[in-house]
Order: sequence, then C-alpha cells, then structure tokens
Amino acid sequence: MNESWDGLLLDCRLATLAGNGIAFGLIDDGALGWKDGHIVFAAPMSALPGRPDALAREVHSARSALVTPGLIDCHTHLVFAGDRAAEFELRLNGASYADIAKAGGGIVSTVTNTRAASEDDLLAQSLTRARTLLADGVTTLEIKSGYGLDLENETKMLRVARRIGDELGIGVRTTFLGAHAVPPEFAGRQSDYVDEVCIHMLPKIAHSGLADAVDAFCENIAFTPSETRRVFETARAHGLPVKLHADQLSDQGGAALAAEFGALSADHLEYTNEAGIGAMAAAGSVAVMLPGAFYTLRESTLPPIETFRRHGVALAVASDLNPGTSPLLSLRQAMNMACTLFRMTPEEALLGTTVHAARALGLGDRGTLASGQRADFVIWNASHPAELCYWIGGALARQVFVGGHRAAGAA
Ligand code: DI6
Ligand code: FE
Repeated sequence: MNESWDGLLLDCRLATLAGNGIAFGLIDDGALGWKDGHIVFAAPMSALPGRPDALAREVHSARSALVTPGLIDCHTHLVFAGDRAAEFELRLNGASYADIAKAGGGIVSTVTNTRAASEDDLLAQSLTRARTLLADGVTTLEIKSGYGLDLENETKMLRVARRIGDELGIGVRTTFLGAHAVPPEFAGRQSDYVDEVCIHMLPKIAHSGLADAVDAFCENIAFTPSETRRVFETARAHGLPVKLHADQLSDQGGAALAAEFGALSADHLEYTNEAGIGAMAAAGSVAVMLPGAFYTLRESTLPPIETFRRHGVALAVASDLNPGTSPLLSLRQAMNMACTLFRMTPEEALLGTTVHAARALGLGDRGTLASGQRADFVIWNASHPAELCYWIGGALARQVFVGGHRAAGAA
C-alpha cells in the first residue's frame, strides 16, 4: 500500500506543455497520477502500469475534460488597500496616468491607504483578490510590495503576501519593490529616497528573508536607469535576483539594464528596442507581457512581440493586478488580451502563464504536467486549451489542485 499513488485522474485531455513537439504537449485519453504532492504519471491511459484501483488510493474520471498545469501569475501588486475608481473616472475625462502621478495621486494615493491599514485588514482585502485568482486556476502567484515605501510598511506588505500563501495553501513568491514611487515625506528628494532604499530598507528586508526578488519601476515618471542600477547592485550584494518594470511608457534602455544584471524577467516592454531584446535573449531573461496595463492606459504602442520571437526570448503573460493601471482580477482575461491585443497565439499565452511564468520566478518545479513536477493542476470546463484564451470572462475552472490537494480557498 505504501507504494500506491495518492490520486489518479483518468480520461483527461492533458495539456502537458512538456515540449514534446506536439501543440500544447497535448495527450488525449490521458491519465495523471500523483503522490506526496508530486506528479508520478502524465501519459496516455493505455500506458498505465496496472489497473487504476491497484495503482492509486483515489481514482476519478475527468470525463474528457481539459487538464493543464496550475496557472502562474508572475507579476502582481495584489496586496494593497482601497481602490482607485475615482482616478479611473479622471482618466476617462482626459487626465493621463502621468498627470495623475505628478499631481500626487496614482501610486501615492494607494500608499496612503496601505499605510493606514492594519496588517489584518490588508490581509482581508487582499485575500479576496487572491481567492478570485485561485478560483480560476492560479496556483502560484508573485506579489510585489511597493505601496508601503518605508521599512515598516513594506515589511507589512511582504508579510501579508506570505500569509496569503499560508492561508490558501498556494505558492507565493514575494518581490521587494521599494523603488516603485517616491513617498510624500521624500517629495523633491528622490535621490535621498534611493539612499533610504539601498542603505536601510533593502538590506533589512533581505536579512528578514521576506523577499524572494527585487524589482524597480524604471521610467521617466519614476526612477532613472542609474538609480535603478544602484538598487540592482544592492540586490546583488545581498544575493537577491532582480526583475524590472522596464520601458512601459518610454524607452529607458530598461531591458538591457535588466539583462546586464541577469534579471529573471523584464516586464511591460512596450517601448523596448532591439538591442535590449538581444541582451535579454543572451541573459535568458523572460519578457513578461502585461496587456491589462496596456488596455487600461489605452496604450497604442504594442510590445515588439515579433522581435522577441525572432530573438528566442521566452514570453510570459501576467495580470499586473494593481489598483491603478490594471485592476484585472483574472489571469485568463490577461491571456485573452495577450492574444487579441498583442497577437500572441493561445499556445504562447498558455506557455506564458505556465512554463515561462515559472521561469520568470526562478521556479523549476512547476509549469508542466510531467513526472517530478509539483501536482498543481486544473480541471477545466473546457475541452481544448485554446478555450482558456477564447472565452471572455466567466469562471472555467472546475477543480483546482495544489500539491495534489483540492485547493481549499477555490470556488
Ligand atoms: N507599473 C505599473 O503598471 C504599476 N506599477 C508600475 O510600476 C502601476 C501601479 C499603480 O498605479 O498603482
Ligand atoms: Fe507592475
């Protein structure tokens, strides 16, 4: 009995994404077995090494449903307090994102709300959003700080992010984004704030173990390339990998800067030039597409998808869930937008929320359905993987499994 698998799912259409040369790594009439939280079998039913009930303690039929790896949202700002619906209205009346930021609104208004919230209140507000993502198939989530902008509140955000992982039993990777905006108490003293981030905040956060990576917002309305470089040098000195909000609103050479530091990813990239893309390819950095922000800001410059393809840069897709530029509570919707707005293929979009998203987080143990990978998977009310990108809205996930267990917080 000790040898037996914990679970076996029969009669599924497996989108393994395991790179076997077949689109989506599709296996029809497939079976998926798992034990101790890891996949032990992902292959055609005909290859099962014995009778199902002799192989596993629990056997279920997926009744021909599509099964994919759990989705991975590799770029979110999910922990925050309040909302910015009023700013949405201002933008509809003609104000730009940059106008609002310059007038002291934007990110800074979320900072005020996030600082005022207690840790438990922040957790409660953020958990609602995390449950929504989980219910539609997200089993691993990256969460950035960046609305605290002082040691106490950045730490509070990162603790809340970790508590979300504990509470829902899902994978959470945390990213320190102290260089997101200049807080009001440093208004007009941006370089002093960069000192604060590099000399005081980042070392303490690195020491606390609360951050898995470091990010910065490199933009003409945020931090300059040389300030970003200081943050990255500090991250490197503390052994933390970096990511970058790069070239979202203008070409800052952000992609090349990220690549120089061997970044896990550079994200947004609407204005990235070809030299930056070549540097990312050489560094193996993932390009994270964030169509929710593109859509919300009514951006018209498309990210150079074809150039990324030509250079063989891996493309990921994420929600960028945040209260300002991407109040997007669905990773599947981001996949839909990546196809419709950016002309990515459904297979690229699904690779972008599984295999490539895992890579953007430095995780090698998830993102495909293959022996040895974590048993994070989703049974969908769908029969073909393209449907995950095709349907707009709705809730398609039938059952979500994390580490071989039915996710408690999911619908
Ligand atoms: N780029 C973005 O799109 C978000 N942060 C960033 O650096 C926006 C965050 C916000 O507006 O609250
Ligand atoms: Fe972002």
